[in-house]
Amino acid sequence: EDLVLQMHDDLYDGMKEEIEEAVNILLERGWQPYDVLTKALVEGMRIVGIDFRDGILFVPEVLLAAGAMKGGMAILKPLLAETGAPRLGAMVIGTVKGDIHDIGKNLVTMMMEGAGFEVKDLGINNPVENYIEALETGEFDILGMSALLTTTMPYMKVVIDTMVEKGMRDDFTVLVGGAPLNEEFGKAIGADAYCRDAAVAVETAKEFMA
Ligand code: B1M
Repeated sequence: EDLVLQMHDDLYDGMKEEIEEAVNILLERGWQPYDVLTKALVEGMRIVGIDFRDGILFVPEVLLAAGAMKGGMAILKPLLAETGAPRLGAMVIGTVKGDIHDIGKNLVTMMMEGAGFEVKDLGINNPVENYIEALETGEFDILGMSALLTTTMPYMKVVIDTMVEKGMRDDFTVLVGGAPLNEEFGKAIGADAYCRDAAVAVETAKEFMA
């Protein structure tokens, strides 16, 4: 679809209004919200990521792209959350200390809510105390952590080790995700599972809650 290719360009150029308009057009054309999300927005951000890595795009430009993406996500959010699914469990999620990437985490939050999970989002740059404090309320079954940098992903182990020290590790399912992670890393730090994307996070959370 030409419009989707146009959206990849508009996202690259940080054109928030154009992205919002195009999201609405695709929805009017009968596209499923999840397809708009993955094929137009996530794919567009993947392309941005390549040129960011290669030094063609810089932080200010990528920030604009992220803003455009968030504009599109805001339109999709109520649609993805609107399933009326029964409550399956509760998760607290946050991006770890030193890391301010939040688009992937926000997407996981949206999809989990859509699937019937209650989610508390702690935001970005979370020290271990934030996670522990939330878990100690006793309101949650699942801890989700996100990291997008190779320099911040080891902090997930700090959180899990602290849970072990406090004797609370086994009370929760710990799910981790983020572009630089993999299954092996998830195992090595003592998480219950690594989730490649938001859809996998939902499936995995459902399995653990069953
Ligand atoms: Co940054 N950045 N960034 N960045 N950025 C990456 C991650 C990078 C890979 C780019 C690159 O070089 N190709 C690179 C990391 C390299 C590395 O560590 N090896 C990088 C860098 C270097 C940096 C800075 C250091 C740049 C600088 O300042 N010189 C800096 C660090 C800031 C910090 O955090 N302290 C920085 C800053 C930024 C911006 C602020 C400009 C912006 C973030 C804006 C925001 O989030 N509000 C940004 C962006 C946008 C990116 C890229 C381009 C896109 C990330 C994204 O949103 N992807 C990224 C390139 C890339 O990832 N290839 C990059 C879309 C999103 C839907 O995918 O986040 O992977 P993702 O989430 C997925 C899955 O991973 C999974 O599900 C999600 C949905 O399917 N998932 C989970 C994620 N979290 C989960 C948690 C779960 C489960 C699944 O819990 C249960």
